[in-house]
Amino acid sequence: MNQHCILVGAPVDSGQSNPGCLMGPASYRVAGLAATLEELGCRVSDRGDVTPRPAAPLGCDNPAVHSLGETVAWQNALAEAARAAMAEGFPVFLGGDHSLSLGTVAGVAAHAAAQNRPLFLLWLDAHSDFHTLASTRSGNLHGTPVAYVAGLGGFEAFPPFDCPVPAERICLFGIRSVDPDERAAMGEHGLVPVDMRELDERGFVAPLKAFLDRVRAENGLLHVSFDVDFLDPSIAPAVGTTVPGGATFREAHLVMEMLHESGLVSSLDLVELNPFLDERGRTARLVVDLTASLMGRKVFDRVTRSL
Ligand code: EXY
Ligand code: MN
Ligand code: MN
Ligand code: MN
Repeated sequence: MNQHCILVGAPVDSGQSNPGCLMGPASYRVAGLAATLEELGCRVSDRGDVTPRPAAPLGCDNPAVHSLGETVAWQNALAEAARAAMAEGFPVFLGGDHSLSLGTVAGVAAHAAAQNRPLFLLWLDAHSDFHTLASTRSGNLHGTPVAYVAGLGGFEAFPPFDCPVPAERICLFGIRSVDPDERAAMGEHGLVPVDMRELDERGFVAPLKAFLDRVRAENGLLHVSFDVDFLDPSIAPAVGTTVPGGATFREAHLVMEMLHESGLVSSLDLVELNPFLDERGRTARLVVDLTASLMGRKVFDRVTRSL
């Protein structure tokens, strides 16, 4: 794998209420992400951390929503940074909470549209992140990025998203926490998640392979948005919205190895790590190891029967 990995730090924690996500980018650097990727033959350029771009004062009718101006400022800056990074290589956005994907996916989608290629999203997450500014009860905007990039209304405070990702190109994978308003909106929008019940019944391979086959058939670009809470809290406790029953160590590596072997992934978010909730950087190191599997590290060279 001789990718040119562009590391882009996004120390965002305005999208949720547990202080600490802003330490995520530094934690991945301390955990040796760049060296790990270089050992795999990747060229690595670390662009440092993005600076948010303050926007005009904005408001919305939902009193629960907080940090809207800050979140819009991050979205503006990250959309531009993401589009630029896509033109250079393989962007790895280091979060920061999932509200950063309001910007990264917008930038990646703009690049895909300019290339006249369809963008697909693989959303590895316990949550559907399908709230709008009107429907969120917590006011934490990390629960909204999928609704925004899918083109739902109710985001007037943000720049219009003019290349929405159709529901059939979005795979919510590992879902096990959906609010009633999200469920209703997903039903109206025709967005059917691959939830943990389906994964328990069918395993991880078949649903993921079916999605990857569609990406390949349409010559699509594939953005993977990896939320640390996709993983089971027993292996990844350093995240603010843990939900029991997540992916095991092996299931998570299997997903990353399949993604590598597909050769389809064109950009990556690593979000929701909150190092303040961890001991000795254990979760950051796991995410670095999983990224290594995505970039081609084999836990062992498989002994395959010669046919
Ligand atoms: N659905 C809940 C809310 O909107 O507050 C929890 C959202 C958690 C979102 C994290 C990023 O995945
Ligand atoms: Mn999320
Ligand atoms: Mn989540
Ligand atoms: Mn969260």
